[in-house]
Amino acid sequence: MPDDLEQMWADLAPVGRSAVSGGYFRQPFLDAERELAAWFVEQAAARGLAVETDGFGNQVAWWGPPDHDAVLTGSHLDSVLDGGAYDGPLGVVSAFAALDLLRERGVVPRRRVGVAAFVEEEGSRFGQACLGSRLATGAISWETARALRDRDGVALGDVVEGVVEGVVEGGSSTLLAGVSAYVELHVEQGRDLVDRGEPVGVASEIWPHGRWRLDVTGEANHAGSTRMEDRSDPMLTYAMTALAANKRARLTGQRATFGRVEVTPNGTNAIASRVTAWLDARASTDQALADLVATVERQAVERAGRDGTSVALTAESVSAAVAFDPALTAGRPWPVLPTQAGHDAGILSAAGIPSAMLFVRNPTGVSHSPAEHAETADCLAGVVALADVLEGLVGR
Ligand code: HGY
Ligand code: MN
Ligand code: MN
Repeated sequence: MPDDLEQMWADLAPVGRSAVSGGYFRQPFLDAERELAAWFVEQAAARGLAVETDGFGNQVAWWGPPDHDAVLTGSHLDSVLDGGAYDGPLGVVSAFAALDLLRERGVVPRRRVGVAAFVEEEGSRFGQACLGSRLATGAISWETARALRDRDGVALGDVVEGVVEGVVEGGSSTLLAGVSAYVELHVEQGRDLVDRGEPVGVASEIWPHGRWRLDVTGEANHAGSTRMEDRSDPMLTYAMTALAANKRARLTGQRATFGRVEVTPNGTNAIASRVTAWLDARASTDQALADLVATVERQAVERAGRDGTSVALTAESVSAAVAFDPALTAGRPWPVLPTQAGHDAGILSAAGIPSAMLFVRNPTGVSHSPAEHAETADCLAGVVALADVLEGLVGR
C-alpha cells in the first residue's frame, strides 16, 4: 500500500531541516538530498514503478512499458540554502499522489507516465539553476558541467561519478528520449492565488532570467593607517552596484537581486582585496533583461573607475522567455499566471517538449524561505488538478 500525501509529507519533514531556522538545506549529492533520492526509490517500489536514474542523478519512476509518447510529471527534491518545504518536493509528492488517484479511478494509461525528480534545480551547490534538466536535455554539455565546482572546490564530475548510486554511465541521459509532454506542479512563489481566492492556478510563461558573477578587484591594506583617499576598496564598488541594480529594476518594473557575496579576505580591520557577488536578474522580456544587465554593468564599471578597482561581469546561466503549452491545460477553470521563477518545466519546454505548470496557493506568498507554506486542503486540490490533467493526456 503506497503512502498517502500526508504520510509522504511526514516522511520528508525532518530531512535536511535546520533545528535553528526550521528551513531546509538539501544541496545536491549531500546527505539530506541523497536521503530524498532513496525515499524516491522507496516510493516508486511501493507502487511497483521501475526507477531509471540517468548519468547525472536525475530520477524517473515509470508506470507502464517504454514508449515514444510518454507523459512526465514531477519536479525536484533539492532546496535553496535555508529553503522552504514545498518548492520542489510538492511537485514530486503530488505526482506520486496523482498517480495513485489515477489508479483509484481505474485509469489504464495508453501512454507511459513517469514521475521525475531532477537534480540541482536550485543551483545551490554548483551555481547553475536547473542543472539536472539542462543536462538531460543537452542544454549544457557534460564537458562544461563536470568542471563546475562547489564552494569547497569539489568538481561536479567527481561527485556524480563517485557518489550517485544507480548511475550506469556518468555524463549521459536517455530519460527524456520518449517524453512528449511534461506537467510540473509547484507551490506558488507569490500571492496571486491568495489575492484571487483560488487554490490552484496554471502558468502562462516564465520570465527571462539569469545569474551573473560580479568580480571586483581592489587592493588589500590596513583599515586604520590607509588614508581614505588612498584606498582601492572593492566593497564600495560592490555596494554601489547593488544599490544601482535595485534602483534600475525598481524604475523599470524588473527584478535584480544580490543575494550572495564573498569577500576576500573578509577581515574586520583590513580593506578587502576582492569581492565576488552574484546578480540574479529577471525581466518581462529578453530585451528588458539584456538592458537591465547592461545598465548594471555600465554603472559598476563607472564606479570602479572612481574607486580605483576593476570589475568583470560574467554570465553563469541565462534562460530566455518560456511560453507554456496552453493545449495541455485547455478547458480547465484555473486562473492563468505568469511566473518570475525558473523551473525544470521551462528547460524542457525550451528543448521542444510541450510543457505546462500548475501552481498551488501559498498563503504566506513567501518562497525560498522557511516561511513558504501550503495548506493540506490546497495540496489535495493540486493533486486532483494534476490527476485531471494527466488523465486527459493518457486516459482512454
Ligand atoms: O530560482 C528560481 O527561480 C527557482 O526557484 N529555481
Ligand atoms: Mn526554487
Ligand atoms: Mn522549484
